[in-house]
Amino acid sequence: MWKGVFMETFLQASDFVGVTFWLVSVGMVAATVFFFYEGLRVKSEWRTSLVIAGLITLIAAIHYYYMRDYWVHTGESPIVYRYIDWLLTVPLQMIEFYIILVAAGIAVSSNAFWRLLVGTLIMLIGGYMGENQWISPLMGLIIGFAGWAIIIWEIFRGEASQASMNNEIVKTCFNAMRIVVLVGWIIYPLGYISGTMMGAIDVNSLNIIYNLADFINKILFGLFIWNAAVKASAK
Ligand SMILES: *C/C=C(C)/C=C/C=C(C)/C=C/C1=C(C)CCCC1(C)C
Repeated sequence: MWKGVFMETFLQASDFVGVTFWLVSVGMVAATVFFFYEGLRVKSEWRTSLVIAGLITLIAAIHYYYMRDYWVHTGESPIVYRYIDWLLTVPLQMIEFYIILVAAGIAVSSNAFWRLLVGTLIMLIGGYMGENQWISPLMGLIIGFAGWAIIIWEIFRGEASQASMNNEIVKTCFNAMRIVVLVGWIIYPLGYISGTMMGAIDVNSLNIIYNLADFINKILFGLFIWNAAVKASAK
């Protein structure tokens, strides 16, 4: 009996998916400390962007602890936790596009930021409703894609994108960040299509894929900002 309780309560070495939840939470904590600490040595204009990069990984770390627990106890996908995490961290990532322009002293209206926020909400709400079958999963996918398209338009063609051309360091950073949004993010709708819509992959694979995606899309994204902040501060 005690063995049974133990098995259900603690992460087992044989639980590969559970271990990936664990590793990502540790990676997120380490990244948070790194971003906060590095924020102290860059020029003050760039500090906010590193603090936000650290908040993104901190929020993710906390959710990953919860998600690991949920997974260990139920063996099911922690959908609600994932979406709450995305709902908090993706808008913060959108703010970063705006904040790095401000750090470099480039004027851009806050409308650019609001469009990014609206795109994010449409994308995630559509996906969540489809994931829970409140609307058809296909409809959820279409709404989600529409939101993502608004974001992509803004960062590739919109006001913020044009403004980023004014500064070499910001331009490079902005470009790297939008590649993450265009390429790195593809993994999420692919997971949605193959998992929620087609049932073509099992919950194990789906969670490993999402975990790897978060690791790349949150930590690498922050490292690009860190790189720009350090370069701009060396001048
Ligand atoms: C740190 C977390 C990130 C960067 C999460 C990003 C999530 C997405 C890009 C989700 C996209 C989706 C669609 C484009 C279609 C509908 C289904 C979603 C919500 C999975």
